[in-house]
Amino acid sequence: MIASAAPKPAPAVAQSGARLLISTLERLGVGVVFGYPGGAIMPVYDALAGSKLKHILVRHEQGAAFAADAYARASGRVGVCIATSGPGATNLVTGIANAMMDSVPMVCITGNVAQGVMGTDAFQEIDILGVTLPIVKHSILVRDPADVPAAVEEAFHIAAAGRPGPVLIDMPKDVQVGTTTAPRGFSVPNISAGVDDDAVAAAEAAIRAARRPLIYVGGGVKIARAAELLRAFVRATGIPQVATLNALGTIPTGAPGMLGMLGMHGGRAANDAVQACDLLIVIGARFDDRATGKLAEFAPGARVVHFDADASEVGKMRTADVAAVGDLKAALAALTLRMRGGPSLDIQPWVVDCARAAEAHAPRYDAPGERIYAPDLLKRLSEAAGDDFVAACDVGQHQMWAAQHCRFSRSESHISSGGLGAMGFGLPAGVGAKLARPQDTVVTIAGDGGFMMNIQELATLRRYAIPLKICLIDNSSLGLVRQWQELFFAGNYSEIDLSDNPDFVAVAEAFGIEAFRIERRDQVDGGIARLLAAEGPCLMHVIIDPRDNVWPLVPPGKCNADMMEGS
Ligand SMILES: Cc1ncc(C[n+]2csc(CCOP(=O)(O)OP(=O)(O)O)c2C)c(N)n1
Repeated sequence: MIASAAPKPAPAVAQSGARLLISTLERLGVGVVFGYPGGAIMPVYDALAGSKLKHILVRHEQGAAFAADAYARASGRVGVCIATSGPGATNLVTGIANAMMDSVPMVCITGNVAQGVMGTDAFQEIDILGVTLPIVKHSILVRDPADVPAAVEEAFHIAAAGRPGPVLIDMPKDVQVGTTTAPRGFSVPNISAGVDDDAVAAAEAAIRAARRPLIYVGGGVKIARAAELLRAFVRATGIPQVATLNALGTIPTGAPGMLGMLGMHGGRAANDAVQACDLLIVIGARFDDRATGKLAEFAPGARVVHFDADASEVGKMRTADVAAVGDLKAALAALTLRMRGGPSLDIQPWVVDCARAAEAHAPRYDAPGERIYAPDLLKRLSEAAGDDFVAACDVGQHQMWAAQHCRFSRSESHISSGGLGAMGFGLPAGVGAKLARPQDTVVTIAGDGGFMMNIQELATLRRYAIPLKICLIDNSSLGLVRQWQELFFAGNYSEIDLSDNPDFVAVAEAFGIEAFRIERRDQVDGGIARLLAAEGPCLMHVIIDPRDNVWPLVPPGKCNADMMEGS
Protein backbone atom coordinates (compact mmCIF):
# COMPACT_ATOMS: atom_id res chain seq x y z
CA MET A 1 0.00 0.00 0.00
CA ILE A 2 1.29 3.38 -0.88
CA ALA A 3 0.70 6.10 1.73
CA SER A 4 -0.86 9.14 0.12
CA ALA A 5 1.36 12.19 0.42
CA ALA A 6 0.02 15.23 2.29
CA PRO A 7 -1.21 17.86 -0.21
CA LYS A 8 1.40 20.52 -0.82
CA PRO A 9 0.35 24.05 0.15
CA ALA A 10 -0.48 26.08 -2.91
CA PRO A 11 2.41 28.36 -3.79
CA ALA A 12 1.76 31.82 -2.41
CA VAL A 13 0.92 34.34 -5.11
CA ALA A 14 3.29 37.23 -5.29
CA GLN A 15 1.52 40.57 -4.82
CA SER A 16 2.78 44.06 -5.45
CA GLY A 17 2.97 46.70 -2.74
CA ALA A 18 0.42 48.77 -4.68
CA ARG A 19 -2.01 45.84 -4.87
CA LEU A 20 -1.53 45.17 -1.16
CA LEU A 21 -2.27 48.81 -0.39
CA ILE A 22 -5.57 48.65 -2.23
CA SER A 23 -6.59 45.26 -0.83
CA THR A 24 -5.77 46.40 2.72
CA LEU A 25 -7.89 49.53 2.29
CA GLU A 26 -10.71 47.32 0.99
CA ARG A 27 -10.33 44.93 3.91
CA LEU A 28 -10.48 47.83 6.36
CA GLY A 29 -13.84 48.79 4.89
CA VAL A 30 -12.77 52.07 3.31
CA GLY A 31 -15.56 53.24 1.04
CA VAL A 32 -14.34 56.48 -0.50
CA VAL A 33 -10.84 57.82 -1.21
CA PHE A 34 -10.05 61.27 -2.57
CA GLY A 35 -7.02 61.67 -4.78
CA TYR A 36 -5.10 62.87 -7.77
CA PRO A 37 -2.60 60.73 -9.70
CA GLY A 38 0.95 61.40 -10.87
CA GLY A 39 4.18 59.67 -11.81
CA ALA A 40 5.30 58.41 -8.42
CA ILE A 41 1.90 56.97 -7.48
CA MET A 42 1.00 55.37 -10.82
CA PRO A 43 1.34 51.76 -9.67
CA VAL A 44 -1.24 52.49 -6.96
CA TYR A 45 -3.61 54.01 -9.52
CA ASP A 46 -3.03 50.96 -11.72
CA ALA A 47 -4.05 48.69 -8.84
CA LEU A 48 -7.00 50.94 -8.01
CA ALA A 49 -8.70 50.40 -11.35
CA GLY A 50 -11.38 47.77 -10.85
CA SER A 51 -11.15 47.78 -7.06
CA LYS A 52 -14.13 48.13 -4.74
CA LEU A 53 -12.94 51.54 -3.56
CA LYS A 54 -14.79 54.56 -4.81
CA HIS A 55 -12.10 57.00 -5.89
CA ILE A 56 -13.07 60.64 -6.23
CA LEU A 57 -10.81 62.46 -8.61
CA VAL A 58 -10.64 65.97 -7.20
CA ARG A 59 -9.07 68.81 -9.19
CA HIS A 60 -6.38 69.82 -6.67
CA GLU A 61 -4.72 67.77 -3.95
CA GLN A 62 -5.66 70.38 -1.34
CA GLY A 63 -9.25 69.56 -2.26
CA ALA A 64 -8.52 65.86 -1.67
CA ALA A 65 -7.19 66.51 1.83
CA PHE A 66 -10.04 68.87 2.78
CA ALA A 67 -12.65 66.50 1.36
CA ALA A 68 -11.16 63.53 3.24
CA ASP A 69 -11.07 65.63 6.40
CA ALA A 70 -14.74 66.60 6.11
CA TYR A 71 -15.70 63.05 5.14
CA ALA A 72 -14.16 61.95 8.44
CA ARG A 73 -15.89 64.70 10.43
CA ALA A 74 -19.26 63.92 8.89
CA SER A 75 -19.05 60.14 9.05
CA GLY A 76 -16.93 59.43 12.14
CA ARG A 77 -14.71 57.20 9.99
CA VAL A 78 -11.11 57.71 8.90
CA GLY A 79 -10.80 59.94 5.80
CA VAL A 80 -8.36 58.85 3.11
CA CYS A 81 -6.54 60.88 0.46
CA ILE A 82 -3.90 59.96 -2.10
CA ALA A 83 -1.35 62.11 -3.93
CA THR A 84 1.78 61.71 -5.93
CA SER A 85 5.24 62.75 -4.75
CA GLY A 86 6.68 66.28 -4.84
CA PRO A 87 4.04 68.87 -5.76
CA GLY A 88 1.17 66.44 -5.19
CA ALA A 89 2.39 65.73 -1.69
CA THR A 90 3.10 69.37 -0.84
CA ASN A 91 -0.38 70.31 -2.03
CA LEU A 92 -1.73 68.11 0.77
CA VAL A 93 0.16 70.01 3.45
CA THR A 94 -2.50 72.60 4.35
CA GLY A 95 -5.11 69.86 4.56
CA ILE A 96 -2.90 67.77 6.81
CA ALA A 97 -2.31 70.74 9.11
CA ASN A 98 -6.05 71.39 9.15
CA ALA A 99 -6.78 67.83 10.27
CA MET A 100 -4.04 68.02 12.88
CA MET A 101 -5.34 71.26 14.38
CA ASP A 102 -8.90 69.92 14.65
CA SER A 103 -7.92 66.34 15.62
CA VAL A 104 -9.51 64.71 12.58
CA PRO A 105 -8.65 61.07 11.79
CA MET A 106 -7.14 60.98 8.32
CA VAL A 107 -4.72 58.74 6.41
CA CYS A 108 -2.76 60.45 3.63
CA ILE A 109 -0.98 58.21 1.14
CA THR A 110 1.79 59.72 -0.96
CA GLY A 111 3.98 58.22 -3.64
CA ASN A 112 7.67 58.91 -3.60
CA VAL A 113 10.66 58.29 -5.82
CA ALA A 114 12.33 54.89 -5.61
CA GLN A 115 14.49 54.37 -2.55
CA GLY A 116 17.60 54.03 -4.73
CA VAL A 117 17.37 57.69 -5.79
CA MET A 118 16.01 59.15 -2.56
CA GLY A 119 18.14 62.05 -1.42
CA THR A 120 19.42 62.88 -4.93
CA ASP A 121 16.91 65.62 -5.81
CA ALA A 122 15.33 63.21 -8.23
CA PHE A 123 12.42 64.47 -10.33
CA GLN A 124 9.50 65.41 -8.07
CA GLU A 125 11.34 64.23 -5.00
CA ILE A 126 10.35 65.88 -1.73
CA ASP A 127 11.09 64.67 1.77
CA ILE A 128 7.41 64.79 2.63
CA LEU A 129 7.99 63.04 5.95
CA GLY A 130 10.32 65.87 6.89
CA VAL A 131 8.00 68.57 5.56
CA THR A 132 5.01 67.25 7.49
CA LEU A 133 6.78 66.19 10.68
CA PRO A 134 5.27 68.90 12.90
CA ILE A 135 1.75 68.55 11.49
CA VAL A 136 1.10 64.81 11.61
CA LYS A 137 0.15 62.57 14.46
CA HIS A 138 2.41 59.94 12.97
CA SER A 139 4.14 59.12 9.68
CA ILE A 140 5.44 55.96 8.10
CA LEU A 141 7.93 55.51 5.27
CA VAL A 142 7.24 52.03 3.88
CA ARG A 143 10.49 50.38 2.83
CA ASP A 144 9.39 46.90 1.82
CA PRO A 145 6.26 45.69 -0.02
CA ALA A 146 5.81 43.06 2.69
CA ASP A 147 5.26 45.87 5.22
CA VAL A 148 2.42 47.54 3.33
CA PRO A 149 -0.54 45.85 5.10
CA ALA A 150 0.98 46.46 8.52
CA ALA A 151 1.73 50.09 7.70
CA VAL A 152 -1.82 50.73 6.52
CA GLU A 153 -3.42 48.97 9.48
CA GLU A 154 -1.16 50.79 11.91
CA ALA A 155 -1.90 54.13 10.23
CA PHE A 156 -5.65 53.61 10.54
CA HIS A 157 -5.31 52.55 14.14
CA ILE A 158 -3.18 55.53 15.13
CA ALA A 159 -5.30 58.04 13.15
CA ALA A 160 -8.43 57.06 15.06
CA ALA A 161 -7.12 56.07 18.51
CA GLY A 162 -7.16 58.37 21.53
CA ARG A 163 -6.98 61.92 20.27
CA PRO A 164 -7.35 61.42 16.49
CA GLY A 165 -5.18 63.05 13.85
CA PRO A 166 -3.62 62.70 10.41
CA VAL A 167 -1.16 59.90 9.60
CA LEU A 168 1.01 59.98 6.50
CA ILE A 169 2.10 56.86 4.63
CA ASP A 170 4.89 57.53 2.13
CA MET A 171 5.27 54.77 -0.48
CA PRO A 172 8.43 54.85 -2.60
CA LYS A 173 7.85 53.65 -6.15
CA ASP A 174 9.95 50.51 -5.76
CA VAL A 175 7.76 49.52 -2.80
CA GLN A 176 4.66 49.95 -4.95
CA VAL A 177 5.96 47.81 -7.82
CA GLY A 178 8.00 45.35 -5.75
CA THR A 179 6.29 42.07 -4.88
CA THR A 180 6.07 39.83 -1.87
CA THR A 181 4.59 36.45 -1.09
CA ALA A 182 4.66 36.98 2.65
CA PRO A 183 2.94 40.26 3.60
CA ARG A 184 3.13 41.12 7.27
CA GLY A 185 0.03 42.17 9.22
CA PHE A 186 -0.29 44.40 12.24
CA SER A 187 -2.06 43.34 15.37
CA VAL A 188 -3.95 46.24 16.79
CA PRO A 189 -3.10 46.66 20.46
CA ASN A 190 -6.08 45.97 22.64
CA ILE A 191 -6.12 48.83 25.10
CA SER A 192 -9.23 48.98 27.21
CA ALA A 193 -10.69 52.45 27.52
CA GLY A 194 -10.76 52.70 31.27
CA VAL A 195 -11.84 55.60 33.37
CA ASP A 196 -10.15 57.00 36.42
CA ASP A 197 -12.75 56.46 39.17
CA ASP A 198 -10.98 58.74 41.62
CA ALA A 199 -10.98 61.59 39.14
CA VAL A 200 -14.66 61.08 38.38
CA ALA A 201 -15.44 61.05 42.09
CA ALA A 202 -13.43 64.27 42.53
CA ALA A 203 -15.32 65.82 39.62
CA GLU A 204 -18.61 64.90 41.25
CA ALA A 205 -17.53 66.48 44.52
CA ALA A 206 -16.45 69.68 42.74
CA ILE A 207 -19.76 69.86 40.88
CA ARG A 208 -21.79 69.29 44.03
CA ALA A 209 -19.86 72.05 45.81
CA ALA A 210 -20.37 74.58 43.00
CA ARG A 211 -23.17 77.13 42.86
CA ARG A 212 -22.42 78.47 39.39
CA PRO A 213 -21.08 75.52 37.36
CA LEU A 214 -20.72 75.80 33.59
CA ILE A 215 -19.91 73.17 30.97
CA TYR A 216 -17.36 74.26 28.34
CA VAL A 217 -17.91 71.87 25.43
CA GLY A 218 -15.07 71.38 22.95
CA GLY A 219 -14.70 69.61 19.63
CA GLY A 220 -13.35 66.57 21.47
CA VAL A 221 -16.90 65.57 22.38
CA LYS A 222 -17.83 65.38 18.73
CA ILE A 223 -14.64 63.52 17.88
CA ALA A 224 -15.23 60.99 20.64
CA ARG A 225 -18.82 60.56 19.40
CA ALA A 226 -19.83 61.35 22.95
CA ALA A 227 -22.56 63.91 22.17
CA GLU A 228 -25.37 61.66 23.39
CA LEU A 229 -23.58 61.01 26.67
CA LEU A 230 -22.95 64.71 27.13
CA ARG A 231 -26.64 65.43 26.54
CA ALA A 232 -27.51 62.81 29.17
CA PHE A 233 -25.11 64.48 31.62
CA VAL A 234 -26.75 67.84 30.92
CA ARG A 235 -30.22 66.36 31.43
CA ALA A 236 -29.14 64.76 34.69
CA THR A 237 -27.64 67.95 36.12
CA GLY A 238 -29.23 70.94 34.40
CA ILE A 239 -25.87 72.69 34.26
CA PRO A 240 -25.73 75.46 31.59
CA GLN A 241 -23.32 75.06 28.69
CA VAL A 242 -21.16 77.04 26.27
CA ALA A 243 -19.55 75.57 23.15
CA THR A 244 -16.50 76.23 21.01
CA LEU A 245 -16.79 76.67 17.24
CA ASN A 246 -15.96 73.01 16.70
CA ALA A 247 -18.50 71.85 19.27
CA LEU A 248 -21.54 73.58 17.79
CA GLY A 249 -24.38 71.12 17.36
CA THR A 250 -23.10 68.77 20.05
CA ILE A 251 -25.94 70.19 22.09
CA PRO A 252 -28.72 71.49 19.83
CA THR A 253 -28.97 75.23 19.27
CA GLY A 254 -31.64 76.65 21.55
CA ALA A 255 -31.75 73.67 23.93
CA PRO A 256 -32.42 74.68 27.54
CA GLY A 257 -29.21 75.88 29.16
CA MET A 258 -27.29 76.07 25.87
CA LEU A 259 -25.84 79.58 25.86
CA GLY A 260 -24.13 79.30 22.48
CA MET A 261 -20.58 79.89 21.32
CA LEU A 262 -18.02 81.51 23.57
CA GLY A 263 -14.95 83.49 22.57
CA MET A 264 -13.97 86.13 20.05
CA HIS A 265 -17.25 85.99 18.12
CA GLY A 266 -19.24 84.30 20.83
CA GLY A 267 -22.42 85.65 22.35
CA ARG A 268 -22.58 87.86 25.40
CA ALA A 269 -24.58 85.37 27.45
CA ALA A 270 -21.94 82.69 26.86
CA ASN A 271 -18.95 84.92 27.55
CA ASP A 272 -20.52 86.50 30.63
CA ALA A 273 -21.38 83.08 32.02
CA VAL A 274 -17.75 81.99 31.68
CA GLN A 275 -16.61 85.09 33.51
CA ALA A 276 -19.16 84.56 36.32
CA CYS A 277 -19.00 80.80 36.85
CA ASP A 278 -17.39 79.27 39.91
CA LEU A 279 -16.68 75.90 38.26
CA LEU A 280 -15.74 75.33 34.63
CA ILE A 281 -16.30 71.75 33.50
CA VAL A 282 -14.12 71.49 30.40
CA ILE A 283 -14.95 68.54 28.18
CA GLY A 284 -12.75 67.85 25.16
CA ALA A 285 -11.61 71.46 24.78
CA ARG A 286 -8.12 72.92 24.62
CA PHE A 287 -8.47 76.55 25.77
CA ASP A 288 -7.85 77.84 22.26
CA ASP A 289 -7.08 81.57 22.25
CA ARG A 290 -10.09 82.32 20.02
CA ALA A 291 -12.24 80.81 22.77
CA THR A 292 -10.51 82.23 25.82
CA GLY A 293 -9.45 85.72 24.76
CA LYS A 294 -6.85 87.02 27.24
CA LEU A 295 -6.16 83.82 29.13
CA ALA A 296 -5.17 85.45 32.40
CA GLU A 297 -8.65 86.93 32.73
CA PHE A 298 -10.60 83.92 31.46
CA ALA A 299 -13.07 82.47 33.95
CA PRO A 300 -11.25 84.29 36.75
CA GLY A 301 -13.24 82.90 39.65
CA ALA A 302 -13.59 79.32 38.50
CA ARG A 303 -12.15 76.05 39.63
CA VAL A 304 -11.54 73.77 36.66
CA VAL A 305 -12.54 70.18 35.99
CA HIS A 306 -10.93 69.02 32.73
CA PHE A 307 -11.84 65.84 30.83
CA ASP A 308 -9.76 65.13 27.73
CA ALA A 309 -8.48 62.25 25.62
CA ASP A 310 -5.05 63.86 25.40
CA ALA A 311 -2.99 64.13 28.59
CA SER A 312 -0.87 66.90 27.06
CA GLU A 313 -3.91 69.21 26.91
CA VAL A 314 -4.53 69.01 30.64
CA GLY A 315 -2.76 71.85 32.42
CA LYS A 316 -1.32 73.17 29.13
CA MET A 317 -3.12 76.52 29.21
CA ARG A 318 -4.93 76.46 32.54
CA THR A 319 -4.26 74.41 35.61
CA ALA A 320 -6.97 71.86 36.29
CA ASP A 321 -8.17 71.29 39.85
CA VAL A 322 -9.57 67.93 38.77
CA ALA A 323 -8.46 66.11 35.62
CA ALA A 324 -9.58 62.88 33.99
CA VAL A 325 -7.59 61.78 30.95
CA GLY A 326 -9.04 59.13 28.68
CA ASP A 327 -12.13 58.15 26.80
CA LEU A 328 -14.75 60.90 27.13
CA LYS A 329 -17.59 58.46 26.67
CA ALA A 330 -16.50 56.38 29.64
CA ALA A 331 -15.86 59.44 31.79
CA LEU A 332 -19.20 61.08 30.96
CA ALA A 333 -21.12 57.85 31.50
CA ALA A 334 -19.49 57.33 34.90
CA LEU A 335 -20.03 60.94 35.95
CA THR A 336 -23.68 60.93 34.90
CA LEU A 337 -24.28 57.76 36.87
CA ARG A 338 -22.82 59.38 39.95
CA MET A 339 -24.81 62.59 39.51
CA ARG A 340 -28.04 60.62 39.10
CA GLY A 341 -27.22 58.73 42.28
CA GLY A 342 -27.28 61.85 44.49
CA PRO A 343 -29.55 64.78 45.19
CA SER A 344 -30.21 67.34 42.49
CA LEU A 345 -27.89 70.32 42.38
CA ASP A 346 -28.50 73.53 44.21
CA ILE A 347 -27.98 75.81 41.20
CA GLN A 348 -31.43 77.13 40.36
CA PRO A 349 -30.69 80.88 40.74
CA TRP A 350 -27.68 80.52 38.42
CA VAL A 351 -29.67 78.56 35.84
CA VAL A 352 -32.35 81.26 35.87
CA ASP A 353 -29.72 84.03 35.50
CA CYS A 354 -28.17 82.24 32.52
CA ALA A 355 -31.54 81.74 30.85
CA ARG A 356 -32.43 85.41 31.34
CA ALA A 357 -29.11 86.51 29.87
CA ALA A 358 -29.58 84.22 26.88
CA GLU A 359 -32.95 85.78 26.21
CA ALA A 360 -31.79 89.35 26.78
CA HIS A 361 -28.81 88.96 24.45
CA ALA A 362 -30.49 86.85 21.77
CA PRO A 363 -29.44 88.02 18.29
CA ARG A 364 -31.77 90.44 16.52
CA TYR A 365 -32.60 90.21 12.86
CA ASP A 366 -34.29 93.56 12.29
CA ALA A 367 -31.41 95.15 10.39
CA PRO A 368 -32.52 98.22 8.44
CA GLY A 369 -32.50 98.53 4.67
CA GLU A 370 -33.40 96.48 1.64
CA ARG A 371 -30.16 94.60 1.26
CA ILE A 372 -29.77 91.01 2.30
CA TYR A 373 -28.69 90.61 5.91
CA ALA A 374 -26.50 87.49 5.96
CA PRO A 375 -27.22 86.47 9.59
CA ASP A 376 -30.95 86.44 8.84
CA LEU A 377 -30.46 84.53 5.59
CA LEU A 378 -28.28 81.89 7.27
CA LYS A 379 -30.73 81.45 10.12
CA ARG A 380 -33.58 80.94 7.66
CA LEU A 381 -31.52 78.59 5.52
CA SER A 382 -30.74 76.31 8.46
CA GLU A 383 -34.35 76.40 9.65
CA ALA A 384 -35.65 75.56 6.20
CA ALA A 385 -33.21 72.64 5.90
CA GLY A 386 -34.27 71.32 9.33
CA ASP A 387 -32.56 68.62 11.37
CA ASP A 388 -30.80 67.21 8.29
CA PHE A 389 -28.85 70.42 7.79
CA VAL A 390 -25.07 70.08 7.55
CA ALA A 391 -23.04 73.26 7.03
CA ALA A 392 -19.56 72.98 5.53
CA CYS A 393 -18.13 76.44 6.11
CA ASP A 394 -15.27 78.37 4.64
CA VAL A 395 -13.37 80.98 6.65
CA GLY A 396 -14.28 84.59 7.21
CA GLN A 397 -17.25 86.70 8.28
CA HIS A 398 -19.73 84.28 6.71
CA GLN A 399 -18.20 81.47 8.82
CA MET A 400 -18.79 83.42 12.01
CA TRP A 401 -22.32 84.39 10.95
CA ALA A 402 -23.05 80.74 10.23
CA ALA A 403 -21.70 79.72 13.64
CA GLN A 404 -23.73 82.41 15.37
CA HIS A 405 -27.01 82.19 13.51
CA CYS A 406 -27.54 78.75 11.98
CA ARG A 407 -29.40 76.16 14.01
CA PHE A 408 -27.42 72.98 14.53
CA SER A 409 -29.19 69.92 15.81
CA ARG A 410 -26.45 67.27 15.73
CA SER A 411 -22.71 67.18 16.20
CA GLU A 412 -22.13 66.49 12.51
CA SER A 413 -24.25 69.48 11.53
CA HIS A 414 -21.40 71.96 11.59
CA ILE A 415 -18.09 71.40 9.79
CA SER A 416 -15.60 74.22 9.97
CA SER A 417 -11.87 74.76 9.82
CA GLY A 418 -11.54 75.74 13.46
CA GLY A 419 -7.91 75.53 14.50
CA LEU A 420 -6.19 76.36 11.22
CA GLY A 421 -8.85 78.67 9.80
CA ALA A 422 -8.03 77.67 6.25
CA MET A 423 -9.74 79.58 3.47
CA GLY A 424 -10.70 77.26 0.62
CA PHE A 425 -12.01 74.61 3.00
CA GLY A 426 -15.72 75.07 2.35
CA LEU A 427 -16.23 73.69 -1.15
CA PRO A 428 -14.09 70.54 -0.90
CA ALA A 429 -15.40 70.01 2.65
CA GLY A 430 -18.90 70.08 1.21
CA VAL A 431 -17.87 67.43 -1.31
CA GLY A 432 -16.53 65.17 1.44
CA ALA A 433 -19.46 65.76 3.79
CA LYS A 434 -22.08 65.09 1.12
CA LEU A 435 -20.39 61.81 0.17
CA ALA A 436 -20.36 60.85 3.84
CA ARG A 437 -23.98 61.85 4.46
CA PRO A 438 -25.83 61.48 1.17
CA GLN A 439 -29.25 61.65 2.83
CA ASP A 440 -28.57 64.99 4.54
CA THR A 441 -28.89 68.51 3.20
CA VAL A 442 -25.26 69.55 2.99
CA VAL A 443 -24.66 73.23 2.29
CA THR A 444 -21.30 74.84 1.67
CA ILE A 445 -21.29 78.35 3.10
CA ALA A 446 -18.48 80.35 1.55
CA GLY A 447 -17.27 83.89 1.00
CA ASP A 448 -16.13 85.18 -2.36
CA GLY A 449 -12.45 85.10 -1.31
CA GLY A 450 -12.34 81.57 0.05
CA PHE A 451 -14.58 80.17 -2.67
CA MET A 452 -12.01 81.23 -5.26
CA MET A 453 -9.32 79.28 -3.43
CA ASN A 454 -10.74 75.90 -4.40
CA ILE A 455 -13.28 76.85 -7.05
CA GLN A 456 -11.98 74.06 -9.30
CA GLU A 457 -13.86 71.52 -7.16
CA LEU A 458 -17.06 72.61 -8.92
CA ALA A 459 -15.81 70.22 -11.59
CA THR A 460 -15.78 67.40 -9.02
CA LEU A 461 -19.38 68.16 -8.12
CA ARG A 462 -20.35 68.05 -11.75
CA ARG A 463 -18.46 64.86 -12.60
CA TYR A 464 -19.99 62.80 -9.79
CA ALA A 465 -23.31 64.68 -9.77
CA ILE A 466 -22.88 65.40 -6.05
CA PRO A 467 -25.99 67.37 -5.02
CA LEU A 468 -24.18 69.81 -2.77
CA LYS A 469 -25.83 73.18 -2.19
CA ILE A 470 -23.57 76.22 -2.17
CA CYS A 471 -24.48 79.46 -0.47
CA LEU A 472 -21.90 81.97 -1.67
CA ILE A 473 -22.01 85.15 0.39
CA ASP A 474 -20.42 87.85 -1.71
CA ASN A 475 -19.34 91.15 -0.19
CA SER A 476 -16.80 91.87 -2.95
CA SER A 477 -14.04 91.87 -0.37
CA LEU A 478 -12.00 89.90 2.11
CA GLY A 479 -14.61 90.81 4.65
CA LEU A 480 -13.09 89.70 7.93
CA VAL A 481 -9.79 91.38 7.10
CA ARG A 482 -11.66 94.50 5.97
CA GLN A 483 -13.49 94.56 9.30
CA TRP A 484 -10.24 94.38 11.24
CA GLN A 485 -8.73 97.14 9.11
CA GLU A 486 -11.80 99.24 9.84
CA LEU A 487 -11.64 98.64 13.58
CA PHE A 488 -7.96 98.27 14.37
CA PHE A 489 -6.06 99.88 11.46
CA ALA A 490 -7.93 103.20 11.26
CA GLY A 491 -9.84 102.23 8.13
CA ASN A 492 -6.71 101.83 6.03
CA TYR A 493 -8.15 99.32 3.58
CA SER A 494 -5.17 97.48 2.21
CA GLU A 495 -5.55 94.76 -0.45
CA ILE A 496 -9.00 93.56 0.51
CA ASP A 497 -10.97 94.72 -2.51
CA LEU A 498 -12.42 91.91 -4.63
CA SER A 499 -14.81 94.06 -6.64
CA ASP A 500 -13.43 92.57 -9.84
CA ASN A 501 -14.75 89.14 -8.89
CA PRO A 502 -15.93 87.10 -11.85
CA ASP A 503 -19.62 86.58 -12.49
CA PHE A 504 -20.01 83.58 -10.16
CA VAL A 505 -23.29 82.47 -11.72
CA ALA A 506 -21.65 82.33 -15.12
CA VAL A 507 -18.62 80.55 -13.68
CA ALA A 508 -20.76 77.89 -12.01
CA GLU A 509 -22.77 77.44 -15.20
CA ALA A 510 -19.56 77.05 -17.14
CA PHE A 511 -18.75 74.15 -14.84
CA GLY A 512 -22.20 72.72 -15.62
CA ILE A 513 -23.70 73.66 -12.24
CA GLU A 514 -27.11 75.28 -11.78
CA ALA A 515 -26.72 78.75 -10.31
CA PHE A 516 -28.72 81.87 -9.57
CA ARG A 517 -28.27 85.19 -7.84
CA ILE A 518 -30.23 87.05 -5.14
CA GLU A 519 -29.56 90.61 -4.00
CA ARG A 520 -32.74 91.88 -2.32
CA ARG A 521 -34.28 90.88 0.96
CA ASP A 522 -37.56 89.87 -0.67
CA GLN A 523 -35.68 87.25 -2.69
CA VAL A 524 -34.31 85.39 0.33
CA ASP A 525 -37.09 82.90 1.01
CA GLY A 526 -37.54 82.09 -2.67
CA GLY A 527 -33.80 81.67 -3.10
CA ILE A 528 -33.53 79.31 -0.14
CA ALA A 529 -36.47 77.26 -1.41
CA ARG A 530 -34.92 76.99 -4.87
CA LEU A 531 -31.50 76.05 -3.50
CA LEU A 532 -32.89 73.33 -1.25
CA ALA A 533 -35.22 71.98 -3.93
CA ALA A 534 -32.51 71.65 -6.60
CA GLU A 535 -31.92 68.03 -7.54
CA GLY A 536 -28.27 68.34 -8.43
CA PRO A 537 -25.49 70.63 -7.29
CA CYS A 538 -26.64 74.23 -7.09
CA LEU A 539 -25.09 77.58 -6.24
CA MET A 540 -26.94 80.53 -4.76
CA HIS A 541 -24.93 83.71 -5.21
CA VAL A 542 -25.92 86.13 -2.44
CA ILE A 543 -24.93 89.76 -2.78
CA ILE A 544 -24.61 91.58 0.55
CA ASP A 545 -23.51 95.00 1.71
CA PRO A 546 -19.68 95.07 1.78
CA ARG A 547 -19.81 97.16 4.95
CA ASP A 548 -21.61 94.54 7.06
CA ASN A 549 -19.60 93.44 10.09
CA VAL A 550 -19.63 90.50 12.50
CA TRP A 551 -20.73 91.31 16.03
CA PRO A 552 -20.00 90.83 18.85
CA LEU A 553 -16.22 90.85 18.68
CA VAL A 554 -13.57 90.58 21.38
CA PRO A 555 -10.67 92.77 20.25
CA PRO A 556 -7.33 90.98 19.99
CA GLY A 557 -5.49 90.73 23.30
CA LYS A 558 -8.61 91.64 25.28
CA CYS A 559 -10.58 89.63 27.76
CA ASN A 560 -13.90 88.09 26.71
CA ALA A 561 -15.72 90.49 29.03
CA ASP A 562 -14.59 93.38 26.79
CA MET A 563 -16.81 92.52 23.85
CA MET A 564 -17.54 95.14 21.24
CA GLU A 565 -21.15 95.21 20.06
CA GLY A 566 -21.97 96.67 16.67
CA SER A 567 -24.66 99.14 15.89
C1 LIG B 1 -5.53 80.36 3.26
C2 LIG B 1 -5.84 81.59 4.04
N1 LIG B 1 -5.30 82.77 3.65
C3 LIG B 1 -5.58 83.91 4.35
C4 LIG B 1 -6.40 83.86 5.44
C5 LIG B 1 -6.69 85.13 6.23
N2 LIG B 1 -8.12 85.47 6.15
C6 LIG B 1 -9.02 85.14 7.11
S1 LIG B 1 -10.56 85.61 6.77
C7 LIG B 1 -10.08 86.31 5.32
C8 LIG B 1 -11.08 86.98 4.43
C9 LIG B 1 -12.05 86.01 3.86
O1 LIG B 1 -12.76 86.64 2.83
P1 LIG B 1 -13.99 85.93 2.16
O2 LIG B 1 -13.66 84.55 1.80
O3 LIG B 1 -14.47 86.79 1.06
O4 LIG B 1 -15.05 85.85 3.33
P2 LIG B 1 -15.74 87.05 4.15
O5 LIG B 1 -14.87 87.36 5.33
O6 LIG B 1 -15.85 88.22 3.23
O7 LIG B 1 -17.05 86.49 4.56
C10 LIG B 1 -8.70 86.16 5.13
C11 LIG B 1 -7.95 86.69 3.98
C12 LIG B 1 -6.90 82.59 5.82
N3 LIG B 1 -7.67 82.44 6.89
N4 LIG B 1 -6.63 81.49 5.09
